Amino acid sequence: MKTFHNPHHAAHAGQQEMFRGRMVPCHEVPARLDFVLAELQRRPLGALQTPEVDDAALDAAIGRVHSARYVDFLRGAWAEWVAMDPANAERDALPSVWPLSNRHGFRNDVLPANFAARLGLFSFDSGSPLTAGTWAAARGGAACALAAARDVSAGARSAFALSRPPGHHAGPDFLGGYCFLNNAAIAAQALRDAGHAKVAVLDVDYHHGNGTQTIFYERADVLTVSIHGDPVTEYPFFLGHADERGAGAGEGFNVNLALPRGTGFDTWRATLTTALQAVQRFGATALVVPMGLDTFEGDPISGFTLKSADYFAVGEALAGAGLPTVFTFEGGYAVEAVGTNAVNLLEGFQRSA
Ligand code: SP5
Ligand code: ZN
Repeated sequence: MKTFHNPHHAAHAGQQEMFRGRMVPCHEVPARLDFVLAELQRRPLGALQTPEVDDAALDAAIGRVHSARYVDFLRGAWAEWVAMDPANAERDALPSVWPLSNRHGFRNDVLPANFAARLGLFSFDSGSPLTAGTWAAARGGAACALAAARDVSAGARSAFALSRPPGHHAGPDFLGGYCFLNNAAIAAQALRDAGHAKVAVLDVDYHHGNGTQTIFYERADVLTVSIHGDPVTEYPFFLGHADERGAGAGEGFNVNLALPRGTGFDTWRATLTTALQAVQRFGATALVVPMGLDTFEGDPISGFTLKSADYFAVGEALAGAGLPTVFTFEGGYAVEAVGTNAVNLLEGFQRSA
Protein backbone atom coordinates (compact mmCIF):
# COMPACT_ATOMS: atom_id res chain seq x y z
CA MET A 1 0.00 0.00 0.00
CA LYS A 2 1.03 3.57 -0.64
CA THR A 3 1.55 5.94 2.25
CA PHE A 4 0.69 9.59 1.73
CA HIS A 5 2.48 11.60 4.38
CA ASN A 6 2.03 15.22 5.30
CA PRO A 7 5.13 17.37 4.83
CA HIS A 8 3.53 20.16 6.89
CA HIS A 9 2.67 18.10 9.97
CA ALA A 10 5.49 19.47 12.14
CA ALA A 11 4.20 23.01 11.65
CA HIS A 12 1.56 22.00 14.19
CA ALA A 13 3.38 21.64 17.48
CA GLY A 14 1.34 22.67 20.48
CA GLN A 15 3.20 23.45 23.66
CA GLN A 16 0.73 22.60 26.40
CA GLU A 17 -2.78 21.31 27.00
CA MET A 18 -5.05 22.02 29.94
CA PHE A 19 -5.38 19.08 32.32
CA ARG A 20 -7.08 19.34 35.71
CA GLY A 21 -6.43 23.00 36.21
CA ARG A 22 -2.83 22.91 35.04
CA MET A 23 -1.00 23.19 31.76
CA VAL A 24 0.82 19.96 30.89
CA PRO A 25 3.02 19.16 27.86
CA CYS A 26 1.06 18.14 24.76
CA HIS A 27 0.72 14.42 24.13
CA GLU A 28 0.09 14.92 20.43
CA VAL A 29 3.63 15.76 19.28
CA PRO A 30 5.44 15.77 15.89
CA ALA A 31 7.71 12.90 16.96
CA ARG A 32 4.71 10.56 16.76
CA LEU A 33 4.64 10.79 12.99
CA ASP A 34 8.42 10.64 12.71
CA PHE A 35 8.42 7.29 14.53
CA VAL A 36 5.89 5.90 12.06
CA LEU A 37 7.89 7.18 9.08
CA ALA A 38 11.09 5.67 10.49
CA GLU A 39 9.41 2.30 10.97
CA LEU A 40 7.99 2.45 7.43
CA GLN A 41 11.51 2.99 6.17
CA ARG A 42 12.68 -0.10 8.06
CA ARG A 43 9.70 -2.19 6.99
CA PRO A 44 8.37 -0.73 3.74
CA LEU A 45 4.77 -1.43 2.80
CA GLY A 46 4.94 0.39 -0.51
CA ALA A 47 5.74 3.83 -1.88
CA LEU A 48 6.04 6.71 0.55
CA GLN A 49 4.91 9.95 -1.03
CA THR A 50 3.54 13.38 -0.30
CA PRO A 51 0.04 14.04 -1.64
CA GLU A 52 -0.47 15.89 -4.89
CA VAL A 53 -3.92 17.41 -4.99
CA ASP A 54 -4.84 20.79 -6.37
CA ASP A 55 -6.04 23.52 -4.04
CA ALA A 56 -9.53 23.80 -5.43
CA ALA A 57 -10.17 20.06 -5.21
CA LEU A 58 -8.84 19.99 -1.66
CA ASP A 59 -11.01 22.92 -0.56
CA ALA A 60 -14.02 21.19 -2.12
CA ALA A 61 -13.26 17.91 -0.31
CA ILE A 62 -12.90 19.71 3.03
CA GLY A 63 -16.12 21.62 2.35
CA ARG A 64 -18.01 18.36 1.84
CA VAL A 65 -17.75 17.57 5.56
CA HIS A 66 -16.99 20.88 7.33
CA SER A 67 -19.06 24.07 7.36
CA ALA A 68 -17.83 27.13 5.50
CA ARG A 69 -17.91 29.29 8.61
CA TYR A 70 -15.77 26.79 10.51
CA VAL A 71 -13.22 26.46 7.70
CA ASP A 72 -13.06 30.26 7.34
CA PHE A 73 -12.47 30.51 11.08
CA LEU A 74 -9.68 27.91 11.06
CA ARG A 75 -7.95 29.44 8.07
CA GLY A 76 -7.78 32.87 9.66
CA ALA A 77 -7.51 31.88 13.30
CA TRP A 78 -3.80 32.38 13.88
CA ALA A 79 -3.75 35.85 12.29
CA GLU A 80 -6.70 36.89 14.44
CA TRP A 81 -5.10 35.51 17.58
CA VAL A 82 -1.95 37.53 16.98
CA ALA A 83 -4.01 40.60 16.06
CA MET A 84 -5.63 40.44 19.51
CA ASP A 85 -2.22 40.99 21.10
CA PRO A 86 1.16 40.83 19.34
CA ALA A 87 2.52 38.95 22.36
CA ASN A 88 0.18 36.09 21.40
CA ALA A 89 2.64 35.17 18.65
CA GLU A 90 4.62 33.31 21.32
CA ARG A 91 1.58 31.55 22.80
CA ASP A 92 -0.75 28.83 21.60
CA ALA A 93 -4.42 29.73 21.34
CA LEU A 94 -6.70 27.79 23.69
CA PRO A 95 -10.37 28.46 24.38
CA SER A 96 -11.66 29.40 27.80
CA VAL A 97 -15.31 30.22 27.20
CA TRP A 98 -17.93 28.07 25.47
CA PRO A 99 -21.56 28.46 24.45
CA LEU A 100 -22.25 24.79 25.41
CA SER A 101 -25.28 24.07 23.25
CA ASN A 102 -28.65 25.57 22.44
CA ARG A 103 -30.11 23.46 25.23
CA HIS A 104 -28.46 25.85 27.67
CA GLY A 105 -29.99 28.90 26.08
CA PHE A 106 -26.77 30.16 24.55
CA ARG A 107 -26.81 31.14 20.91
CA ASN A 108 -24.40 29.83 18.33
CA ASP A 109 -25.96 31.48 15.29
CA VAL A 110 -24.39 34.89 15.92
CA LEU A 111 -20.63 34.91 15.38
CA PRO A 112 -18.93 36.96 18.09
CA ALA A 113 -16.41 39.56 16.89
CA ASN A 114 -14.17 38.60 19.79
CA PHE A 115 -11.71 35.93 18.65
CA ALA A 116 -11.50 34.17 22.02
CA ALA A 117 -15.27 33.80 21.97
CA ARG A 118 -15.20 32.40 18.45
CA LEU A 119 -12.46 29.95 19.43
CA GLY A 120 -14.81 28.70 22.14
CA LEU A 121 -17.75 28.53 19.74
CA PHE A 122 -15.80 26.23 17.44
CA SER A 123 -14.20 23.93 20.06
CA PHE A 124 -15.22 21.49 22.76
CA ASP A 125 -12.12 21.21 24.92
CA SER A 126 -9.07 23.14 26.08
CA GLY A 127 -6.63 20.41 25.20
CA SER A 128 -6.21 21.19 21.52
CA PRO A 129 -3.89 24.15 21.08
CA LEU A 130 -4.15 26.09 17.86
CA THR A 131 -0.74 27.27 16.69
CA ALA A 132 0.86 29.26 13.87
CA GLY A 133 1.13 26.13 11.74
CA THR A 134 -2.11 24.38 12.62
CA TRP A 135 -3.99 25.33 9.48
CA ALA A 136 -1.12 24.32 7.17
CA ALA A 137 -0.69 21.02 8.97
CA ALA A 138 -4.41 20.20 9.13
CA ARG A 139 -4.86 21.10 5.47
CA GLY A 140 -1.86 18.96 4.54
CA GLY A 141 -3.53 16.09 6.40
CA ALA A 142 -6.75 16.56 4.51
CA ALA A 143 -4.69 16.36 1.31
CA CYS A 144 -3.30 13.00 2.48
CA ALA A 145 -6.80 11.73 3.17
CA LEU A 146 -8.02 12.85 -0.24
CA ALA A 147 -5.00 11.36 -2.03
CA ALA A 148 -5.45 8.04 -0.20
CA ALA A 149 -9.16 7.94 -1.06
CA ARG A 150 -8.37 8.67 -4.71
CA ASP A 151 -5.75 5.93 -4.81
CA VAL A 152 -8.23 3.43 -3.42
CA SER A 153 -11.07 4.55 -5.66
CA ALA A 154 -8.69 4.14 -8.61
CA GLY A 155 -8.29 0.47 -7.66
CA ALA A 156 -5.65 0.19 -4.93
CA ARG A 157 -6.49 -2.42 -2.29
CA SER A 158 -5.47 0.01 0.46
CA ALA A 159 -3.75 3.31 1.19
CA PHE A 160 -2.47 5.02 4.30
CA ALA A 161 -2.98 8.72 5.07
CA LEU A 162 -0.16 9.32 7.53
CA SER A 163 -0.76 12.71 9.01
CA ARG A 164 -1.09 14.72 12.15
CA PRO A 165 -2.85 16.44 13.78
CA PRO A 166 -5.37 13.60 13.98
CA GLY A 167 -8.95 14.08 12.83
CA HIS A 168 -11.66 11.84 14.23
CA HIS A 169 -12.82 14.17 17.04
CA ALA A 170 -13.32 17.11 14.64
CA GLY A 171 -16.96 17.63 13.67
CA PRO A 172 -18.76 19.61 10.97
CA ASP A 173 -17.96 22.87 12.75
CA PHE A 174 -15.79 22.13 15.72
CA LEU A 175 -12.28 21.15 16.80
CA GLY A 176 -11.23 19.21 19.88
CA GLY A 177 -9.39 16.11 21.03
CA TYR A 178 -6.24 17.34 19.21
CA CYS A 179 -8.25 17.30 15.93
CA PHE A 180 -9.09 20.12 13.48
CA LEU A 181 -10.13 18.59 10.15
CA ASN A 182 -11.69 15.13 10.08
CA ASN A 183 -9.40 13.22 7.72
CA ALA A 184 -11.37 9.97 7.97
CA ALA A 185 -14.63 11.75 7.13
CA ILE A 186 -12.96 13.54 4.22
CA ALA A 187 -11.73 10.18 2.91
CA ALA A 188 -15.13 8.52 3.38
CA GLN A 189 -16.92 11.35 1.57
CA ALA A 190 -14.33 11.34 -1.22
CA LEU A 191 -14.94 7.61 -1.69
CA ARG A 192 -18.69 8.27 -1.87
CA ASP A 193 -18.11 11.05 -4.39
CA ALA A 194 -15.92 8.74 -6.48
CA GLY A 195 -18.85 6.35 -6.82
CA HIS A 196 -18.71 4.00 -3.85
CA ALA A 197 -22.38 3.61 -2.94
CA LYS A 198 -21.83 2.55 0.65
CA VAL A 199 -18.81 3.44 2.74
CA ALA A 200 -18.15 2.13 6.24
CA VAL A 201 -15.95 3.84 8.82
CA LEU A 202 -14.58 1.51 11.49
CA ASP A 203 -12.83 3.55 14.17
CA VAL A 204 -10.35 1.59 16.29
CA ASP A 205 -8.89 4.51 18.27
CA TYR A 206 -9.22 4.23 22.07
CA HIS A 207 -11.47 7.29 22.09
CA HIS A 208 -14.92 7.46 20.57
CA GLY A 209 -14.86 9.01 17.07
CA ASN A 210 -17.41 11.65 18.01
CA GLY A 211 -16.64 14.00 15.12
CA THR A 212 -17.11 11.31 12.48
CA GLN A 213 -20.29 10.07 14.15
CA THR A 214 -21.76 13.58 14.17
CA ILE A 215 -20.81 14.28 10.53
CA PHE A 216 -22.61 11.17 9.24
CA TYR A 217 -25.29 10.74 11.94
CA GLU A 218 -28.29 11.34 9.69
CA ARG A 219 -26.97 9.48 6.67
CA ALA A 220 -27.65 5.95 5.48
CA ASP A 221 -24.86 5.89 2.89
CA VAL A 222 -22.01 6.02 5.41
CA LEU A 223 -22.01 3.55 8.29
CA THR A 224 -20.02 4.70 11.31
CA VAL A 225 -18.78 2.09 13.80
CA SER A 226 -16.51 2.86 16.76
CA ILE A 227 -14.84 0.62 19.34
CA HIS A 228 -13.74 2.70 22.31
CA GLY A 229 -13.40 3.25 26.02
CA ASP A 230 -16.82 3.68 27.65
CA PRO A 231 -17.65 7.42 27.64
CA VAL A 232 -19.12 7.08 31.12
CA THR A 233 -15.49 7.18 32.31
CA GLU A 234 -13.45 8.00 29.18
CA TYR A 235 -12.85 11.02 26.96
CA PRO A 236 -14.77 12.48 25.06
CA PHE A 237 -17.43 11.66 27.70
CA PHE A 238 -20.44 13.27 26.04
CA LEU A 239 -20.92 10.93 23.08
CA GLY A 240 -20.22 7.31 22.21
CA HIS A 241 -22.97 5.38 24.00
CA ALA A 242 -24.61 2.24 22.59
CA ASP A 243 -28.03 3.87 22.28
CA GLU A 244 -26.73 6.37 19.67
CA ARG A 245 -27.86 4.52 16.58
CA GLY A 246 -28.23 7.33 14.05
CA ALA A 247 -31.16 9.61 13.33
CA GLY A 248 -33.64 10.20 10.52
CA ALA A 249 -32.49 8.46 7.35
CA GLY A 250 -29.37 7.49 9.30
CA GLU A 251 -31.28 5.50 11.93
CA GLY A 252 -29.46 2.20 12.39
CA PHE A 253 -26.30 3.41 10.63
CA ASN A 254 -24.22 4.28 13.67
CA VAL A 255 -22.83 1.58 15.96
CA ASN A 256 -21.02 2.29 19.23
CA LEU A 257 -19.16 -0.55 20.90
CA ALA A 258 -18.01 0.81 24.26
CA LEU A 259 -15.72 -1.25 26.46
CA PRO A 260 -14.64 -0.64 30.05
CA ARG A 261 -11.25 0.80 30.90
CA GLY A 262 -8.87 -2.13 31.44
CA THR A 263 -10.21 -4.22 28.54
CA GLY A 264 -7.63 -6.63 27.08
CA PHE A 265 -7.10 -8.02 23.61
CA ASP A 266 -9.38 -11.09 23.81
CA THR A 267 -12.46 -8.96 24.46
CA TRP A 268 -11.30 -6.20 22.14
CA ARG A 269 -10.74 -8.73 19.32
CA ALA A 270 -14.20 -10.25 19.83
CA THR A 271 -15.66 -6.73 19.64
CA LEU A 272 -13.81 -6.14 16.38
CA THR A 273 -15.58 -9.23 15.01
CA THR A 274 -18.92 -7.67 15.99
CA ALA A 275 -17.89 -4.42 14.30
CA LEU A 276 -16.87 -6.23 11.12
CA GLN A 277 -20.19 -8.08 11.06
CA ALA A 278 -21.97 -4.72 11.11
CA VAL A 279 -19.81 -3.57 8.16
CA GLN A 280 -20.64 -6.80 6.33
CA ARG A 281 -24.40 -6.52 6.96
CA PHE A 282 -24.34 -2.93 5.76
CA GLY A 283 -22.91 -4.03 2.42
CA ALA A 284 -20.07 -1.52 2.32
CA THR A 285 -18.09 -1.26 -0.89
CA ALA A 286 -15.21 0.61 0.77
CA LEU A 287 -13.82 0.96 4.26
CA VAL A 288 -12.12 3.77 6.16
CA VAL A 289 -10.22 2.89 9.32
CA PRO A 290 -9.37 5.78 11.65
CA MET A 291 -6.33 4.04 13.09
CA GLY A 292 -5.56 5.03 16.64
CA LEU A 293 -2.81 3.13 18.40
CA ASP A 294 -3.80 4.42 21.85
CA THR A 295 -5.36 1.03 22.65
CA PHE A 296 -1.75 0.00 23.44
CA GLU A 297 -0.98 -1.14 26.99
CA GLY A 298 1.74 1.49 27.31
CA ASP A 299 -0.39 4.44 26.26
CA PRO A 300 -0.08 7.25 28.81
CA ILE A 301 -3.65 8.60 28.50
CA SER A 302 -5.70 5.50 27.67
CA GLY A 303 -6.87 2.30 29.36
CA PHE A 304 -6.86 -0.80 27.12
CA THR A 305 -4.03 -3.32 27.23
CA LEU A 306 -3.25 -4.37 23.66
CA LYS A 307 0.33 -5.50 23.07
CA SER A 308 2.48 -4.63 20.07
CA ALA A 309 2.13 -8.13 18.56
CA ASP A 310 -1.68 -7.90 18.79
CA TYR A 311 -1.75 -5.24 16.07
CA PHE A 312 -0.77 -7.81 13.42
CA ALA A 313 -3.99 -9.66 14.23
CA VAL A 314 -5.99 -6.42 14.11
CA GLY A 315 -4.70 -5.77 10.60
CA GLU A 316 -5.43 -9.34 9.51
CA ALA A 317 -8.99 -9.12 10.81
CA LEU A 318 -9.56 -5.81 9.01
CA ALA A 319 -8.26 -7.31 5.78
CA GLY A 320 -10.82 -10.08 6.23
CA ALA A 321 -13.57 -7.57 5.34
CA GLY A 322 -12.20 -7.81 1.80
CA LEU A 323 -12.84 -4.13 1.10
CA PRO A 324 -10.77 -1.36 -0.48
CA THR A 325 -9.48 0.36 2.63
CA VAL A 326 -8.16 3.79 3.59
CA PHE A 327 -6.30 4.10 6.89
CA THR A 328 -5.94 7.44 8.65
CA PHE A 329 -3.55 8.05 11.53
CA GLU A 330 -5.33 9.07 14.73
CA GLY A 331 -4.18 8.69 18.38
CA GLY A 332 -1.33 6.78 20.02
CA TYR A 333 0.77 8.57 22.59
CA ALA A 334 3.33 5.97 23.65
CA VAL A 335 5.53 7.78 21.18
CA GLU A 336 8.38 5.31 20.89
CA ALA A 337 6.01 2.39 20.28
CA VAL A 338 3.60 4.10 17.91
CA GLY A 339 5.66 3.36 14.79
CA THR A 340 5.97 -0.33 15.61
CA ASN A 341 2.29 -0.63 16.47
CA ALA A 342 1.08 1.23 13.38
CA VAL A 343 3.28 -0.73 10.99
CA ASN A 344 2.39 -4.02 12.70
CA LEU A 345 -1.28 -3.31 12.02
CA LEU A 346 -0.69 -2.28 8.41
CA GLU A 347 1.69 -5.18 7.77
CA GLY A 348 -0.87 -7.60 9.22
CA PHE A 349 -3.44 -6.12 6.86
CA GLN A 350 -1.20 -6.23 3.82
CA ARG A 351 -0.09 -9.78 4.51
CA SER A 352 -3.64 -11.12 4.45
CA ALA A 353 -5.17 -8.71 1.95
C1 SP5 B 1 -7.03 11.63 18.65
C2 SP5 B 1 -7.04 11.35 20.13
O1 SP5 B 1 -6.64 10.26 20.54
N1 SP5 B 1 -7.43 12.33 20.94
C3 SP5 B 1 -7.48 12.14 22.36
C4 SP5 B 1 -7.73 13.39 23.11
C5 SP5 B 1 -7.67 13.17 24.58
N2 SP5 B 1 -7.60 14.41 25.28
C6 SP5 B 1 -7.80 14.39 26.70
C7 SP5 B 1 -6.76 13.59 27.38
C8 SP5 B 1 -6.62 13.98 28.81
C9 SP5 B 1 -5.53 13.18 29.43
N3 SP5 B 1 -4.54 13.99 30.03
C10 SP5 B 1 -3.68 13.23 30.86
C11 SP5 B 1 -2.52 14.01 31.36
C12 SP5 B 1 -1.77 13.15 32.31
N4 SP5 B 1 -0.49 13.66 32.57
ZN1 ZN C 1 -7.55 8.50 20.86
